[in-house]
Amino acid sequence: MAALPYIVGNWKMNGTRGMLNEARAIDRSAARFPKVQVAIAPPATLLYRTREAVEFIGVGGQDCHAYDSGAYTGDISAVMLKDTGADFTIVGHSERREYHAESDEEVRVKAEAALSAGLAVILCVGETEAQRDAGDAEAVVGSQLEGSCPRTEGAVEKLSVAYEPVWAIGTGRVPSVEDVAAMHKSIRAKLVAIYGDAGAEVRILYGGSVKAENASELLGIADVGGALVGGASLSAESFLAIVGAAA
Ligand code: G2H
Repeated sequence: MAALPYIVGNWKMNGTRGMLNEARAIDRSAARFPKVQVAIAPPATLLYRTREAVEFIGVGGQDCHAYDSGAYTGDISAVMLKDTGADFTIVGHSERREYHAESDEEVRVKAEAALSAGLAVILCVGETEAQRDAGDAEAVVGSQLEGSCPRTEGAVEKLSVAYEPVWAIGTGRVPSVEDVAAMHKSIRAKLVAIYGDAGAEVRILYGGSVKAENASELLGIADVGGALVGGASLSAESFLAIVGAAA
């Protein structure tokens, strides 16, 4: 059976308690779309309250530490995320790779820690504009997958991959339909190379300036199994329009 489209809101470093109203509104309306899997990743400070406030949608973290506990001031472990009631975590977002200099290897270890804590994982990959202009986009993303896909037993069953071209994040620019299709095809081939037949079942999301206006087109592209949505997930109205486009 084909997996449901998966629409995930990544709130990034946005939101205080007032945003729980948006979470509740998303949750109430998401119940009207049983053929779409909906989730949000609020900042860690809101995870527990969000979990308590919603019933139908998934809730997840935006990152986790590689270790379960220890002297790592300011960090949050996968075990802690799980303890808030989180279902999943994002790892390897380009903002982590860029601002925190996270390597593929670190991202892989984080993904493995998350799986071991019982969380599902959304692993982000994507090329910069310079890499695309140089014709290296597929090679870069392939190499990120090789280095950052979790290899622990059963990992593939709880893994989604989000293709997020760095140059499309928060810029309002999106790749052409042909470029998204070609990249998702290439990612699929790499996942099968890494995981064998099970790699054919991993959902591949698109992320980067997804909005109500472009969601139908992006979600209609072959092997686009959902969307990771940043800015447009901060209001229930715009996020639910994207959920509606996936239904
Ligand atoms: C890409 C995306 C969410 P935005 O980072 O992960 O953000 O939709 O704002 O481009």
